[in-house]
Amino acid sequence: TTFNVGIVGATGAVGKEIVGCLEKRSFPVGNLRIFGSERSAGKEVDTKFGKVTVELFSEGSARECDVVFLAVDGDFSLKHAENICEGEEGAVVIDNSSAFRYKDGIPLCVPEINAETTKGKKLIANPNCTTAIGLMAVWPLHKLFGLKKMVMSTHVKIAILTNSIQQTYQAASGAGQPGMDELIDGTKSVLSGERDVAENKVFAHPLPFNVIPHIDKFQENGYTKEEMKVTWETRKICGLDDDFPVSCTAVRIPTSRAHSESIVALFDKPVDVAAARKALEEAPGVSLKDDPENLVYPMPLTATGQYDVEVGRLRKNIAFDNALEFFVCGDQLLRGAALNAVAVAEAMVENGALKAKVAA
Ligand code: 2RA
Repeated sequence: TTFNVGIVGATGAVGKEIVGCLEKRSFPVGNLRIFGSERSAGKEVDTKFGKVTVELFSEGSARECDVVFLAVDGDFSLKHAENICEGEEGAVVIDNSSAFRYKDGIPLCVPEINAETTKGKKLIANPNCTTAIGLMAVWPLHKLFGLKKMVMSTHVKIAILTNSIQQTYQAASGAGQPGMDELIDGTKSVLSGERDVAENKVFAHPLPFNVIPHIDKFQENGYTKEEMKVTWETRKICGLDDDFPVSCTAVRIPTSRAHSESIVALFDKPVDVAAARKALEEAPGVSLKDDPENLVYPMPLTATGQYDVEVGRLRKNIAFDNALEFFVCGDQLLRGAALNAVAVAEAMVENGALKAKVAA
């Protein structure tokens, strides 16, 4: 069986990677359709599936597909996603925005964790990149020891005071191609002597030679939305209680496209580092990079372009009982977005939720 696949936003950073993942993972694409705005309609995109002319988006055309990937903003998804997938004739929609992530009845899926939630569903939400990357490492350990609290922290052991803190180091690609361009162009402008401090439009402050402890909007509780996404989404994806303690500080750093996360996970059961290492070694989608003596540990440089999330610096945490501490790096555009979305579609083919309307 092959599928009619649609992508909205295929020329953006995530959309391009969705095309790449469909190609590299040999997803059974019968016909690839790319939908865009008036600005991009008519342009041609070269793909392994042939040259595709970008069509002007309409809900009717998108509904003709078997599956549609939305790599656009939340407002667009809110307006169109449910209409695209409505009824028997509608398409399965895999939405990369945050529009539906917290709605009851709509699966929020990392296929290696909760693929079964997609069964019989037509609208699936793809998690935020930070959550998806971190949970690839946390999930196998949760299965082994039973997660109690999640703490992501750095060398600043504020963790002792509060019990539940997490720290992420997020790449420029989280703000799409414009974010990556601003980092590279700004760095060049400083290195060439043209400017002392880079210009900024995408980020709240210049990112080159800087770190910015601010991603997305500040909330009433003093956290940013990016930080709260980690809390909300971890609970939903892992099937944990609505008040399960997860807390995060999200920081933008001047790397291009892989996010890094320092995680302390507190468990119900006593932890054993060797057993944890084995579970991580065997976990799908995880690459154990943990040989500090030989300078092997996860880094954005080595995680970039990789499907697997790197996990390392695994050790017993000394501030809490039954706690493991580790470092995770994952490609933000792949596991954090495009790869996860394509893997959701693959899981839905497997469990019968994604069917071809017309045998191609
Ligand atoms: C960021 N998490 O890194 C966002 C993108 N989804 O900005």
